[in-house]
Amino acid sequence: MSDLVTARGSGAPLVGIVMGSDSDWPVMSAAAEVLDELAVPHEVGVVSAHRMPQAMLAYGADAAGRGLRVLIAGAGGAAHLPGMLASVTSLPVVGVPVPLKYLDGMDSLLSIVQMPAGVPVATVSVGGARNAGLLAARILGASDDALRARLDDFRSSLEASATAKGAALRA
Ligand code: RP5
Repeated sequence: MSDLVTARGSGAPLVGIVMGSDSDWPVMSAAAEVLDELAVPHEVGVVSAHRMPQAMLAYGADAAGRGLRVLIAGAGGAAHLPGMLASVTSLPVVGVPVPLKYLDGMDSLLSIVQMPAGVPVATVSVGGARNAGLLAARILGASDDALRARLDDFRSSLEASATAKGAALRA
């Protein structure tokens, strides 16, 4: 276990959720919550690209060897964390643009989404940490039938909820 992160759930963490600052947690916690719901063990921590660059690079380089299978990285403003992690690991990296006080998160989005050829980051919407967690679960579910079944149940619950809301509107 890296001393930068805390493990959540039972079993060895499969997903690393990291962010540039503890101020990102109100947004990034949604990724951890949905992984809790899906019983996917994960770890969370602050790994700043600019304030602790050596530790950040070591975290990314060591991630696969420590058993992680997907990284979720969130940052705001000059949001270089997801891209820099993707540059030192071959694990899939999901980037979450965290909206800050200015520019409505466009700075975060553009910092993360426009990666150079050869270094992919799967960027979700501004503030889309819950979808980042779901995307990480889908990546793992491609080779885990039990997890994919839980994701099927989750999609069914979305359909039931939307259908019920539509029925309530018509009543
Ligand atoms: C980024 O700077 C962080 O990801 C955060 O979104 C932003 C502001 O950080 P703090 O000044 O609140 O620590 O690197």
